[in-house]
Amino acid sequence: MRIDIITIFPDYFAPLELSLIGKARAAGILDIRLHDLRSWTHDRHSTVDDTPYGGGPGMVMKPQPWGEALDSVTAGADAPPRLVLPTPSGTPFTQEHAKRLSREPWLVLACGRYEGVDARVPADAERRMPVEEVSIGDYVLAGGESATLVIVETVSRLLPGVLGNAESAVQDSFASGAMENLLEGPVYTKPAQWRGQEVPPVLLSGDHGAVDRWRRHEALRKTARNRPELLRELAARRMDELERSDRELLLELLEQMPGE
Ligand code: 6GU
Repeated sequence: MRIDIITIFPDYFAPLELSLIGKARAAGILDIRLHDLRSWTHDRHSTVDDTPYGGGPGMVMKPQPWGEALDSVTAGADAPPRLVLPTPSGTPFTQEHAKRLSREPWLVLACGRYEGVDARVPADAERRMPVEEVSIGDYVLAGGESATLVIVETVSRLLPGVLGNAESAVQDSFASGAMENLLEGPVYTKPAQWRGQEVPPVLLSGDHGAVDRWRRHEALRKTARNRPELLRELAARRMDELERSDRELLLELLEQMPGE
């Protein structure tokens, strides 16, 4: 997969040389290209922003450098990339969203700063390529750079050959079907005793059925604590897909949950 990132802070992306993503790049699985938006400015001060029409606080990114940057990065290609615009007003970025993006051959991520990018930039780009605005959560960042890091990491680890353990991405959850959308329960490694705490004995039992059941139950408990709405969703839609012991625990957890 090729990923072009257009930003006024190319140095922000130094972490993409490390770890999983750095190795994927070295292996030729990922072709990440960084571009400084200011290289498409033509004034002495490399100006990328201006005051907003209609008044108001802050600055807006000028359309001209963005238009030229996108023309230049996409020039001469047989098929256009998908343009991703990180913005707090975008559609929510989810794991499903990441899976869809991971099947694309070429993404361009355009990092906005200040109060955003002139709205004609995505409207113009849409004439030539698919464009999507995405938000990584309900909070406001100072710019799209950190959101872009999140999106690139989430998408990259889904690419074939990027994860050390090829199973980890598909098997992010040990569970399948209705249980897939639960949080992961606790995990343990050696030693079996540490600072007076023991690893739950079932994990040392060698009984794979018992281990799987225990993990599903712990996932249900963790989800009840941290994401109760996910548990209510499971109960409302997919109760019939659960095993009896899972169903019984789910009903017990729902009764203990503060209702609305
Ligand atoms: Cl993608 N950008 C900014 N600036 N803030 C955000 C965001 C993106 N997603 C959530 N908050």
